[in-house]
Amino acid sequence: MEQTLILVKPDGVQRGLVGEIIGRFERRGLKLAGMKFIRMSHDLAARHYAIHQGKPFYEGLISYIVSGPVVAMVWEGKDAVAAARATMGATNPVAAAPGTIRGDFGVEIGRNLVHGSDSPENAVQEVNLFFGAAELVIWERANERWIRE
Ligand code: IDP
Ligand code: MG
Repeated sequence: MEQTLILVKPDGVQRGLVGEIIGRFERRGLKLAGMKFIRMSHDLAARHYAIHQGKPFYEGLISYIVSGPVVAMVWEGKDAVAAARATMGATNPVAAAPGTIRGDFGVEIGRNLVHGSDSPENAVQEVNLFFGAAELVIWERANERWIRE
C-alpha cells in the first residue's frame, strides 16, 4: 500500500489547525500509519528540503520549517501521494482551489500550512527520513471495506 509523508508546518500548528488538517486526511479515507509532534532540527530540514538548495526561497523555507513544532505523519492508501496532494491543493495558496487545505486557509506560498510528498519514490525516502520502521503502526481499520472496493 502506498504511503506519503505529510507535515503540518509551523504555521498550521501555531494557528490551531492541526485537528482540522488531520481531519481532512482522515475523511478522505487515507489511513494513518504514523504520527509525531516534533521540532525539526536544522539538519533534518536541510535533508528534507535538499532538492530546493540554491533556490531563492531556500533560506526562508529552512528558517520557516524549523521556527516551531510540526506534526509529521504517514498516511497510506491507494494512490496516497496523489490523493494527499489533491487534498492539500496547489503550492501557492492563492492558486489552490477552495475546498483544499491551502485554498481554504492560506494566502502566501511561504506559509502554505502543509507538506506532502510529490511522488511515490520521494515518499519512500521522506517516510524513512522522518520515521523508523518501529514507529510505523500496522493495524486493521474496522471500516476498510466501506472505503476500498
Ligand atoms: P510543495 O510543498 O507543494 O511540494 P515545492 O515546490 O516542493 O512545493 O516547494 C516546497 C516549499 O517551499 C513549498 O511548500 C513552499 O513552502 C516553499 N516555496 C516554494 N516556492 C516558493 C516561493 O517561490 N517562495 C517562497 N516559498 C516557496
Ligand atoms: Mg515539494
